Amino acid sequence: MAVQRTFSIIKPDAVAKNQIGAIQSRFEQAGLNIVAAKMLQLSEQVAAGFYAEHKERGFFKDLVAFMTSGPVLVQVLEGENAIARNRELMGATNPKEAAAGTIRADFAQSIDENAVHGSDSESSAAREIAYFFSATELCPRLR
Ligand code: RTP
Ligand code: MG
Repeated sequence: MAVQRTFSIIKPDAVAKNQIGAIQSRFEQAGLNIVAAKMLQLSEQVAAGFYAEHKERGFFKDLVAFMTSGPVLVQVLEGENAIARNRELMGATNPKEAAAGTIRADFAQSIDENAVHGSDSESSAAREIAYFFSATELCPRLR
């Protein structure tokens, strides 16, 4: 399996609860390198554009309100099979259905406030990384 990059967000609920370090440890322990990271307060426009694929869904308004309710940490993770690996680490969208030991099982409260986002495909990862980061902001390991 090739080395991939994936896009990750530590969402406002987890940032507010000071869980950034604990969540980043999960990535590092799994061999996913953080090659870019920055904290942002998302505007409504930026959050709505990011989740544009869901704009017809009933939960869209609440999702945008939640994602703009406080700062988030946006990151790029790099490693073998990074896209699927990150989704495994995150667990199911609804924390009540997330496997034991996953980030959402351990840190999330509800399907609406579920601690993390991770890209779900190679095309999503490419789009999402480019939405938040320029090429010069990505810092892969030199050795
Ligand atoms: P994400 O995009 O945030 O990584 O989450 P995901 O792939 O696991 O789930 P997705 O289907 O892309 O949904 C995006 C976010 O919308 C909220 N959601 N609420 N109330 C609902 O039925 C519902 N379904 C989705 C969640 O916060 C989810 O993370
Ligand atoms: Mg998604």
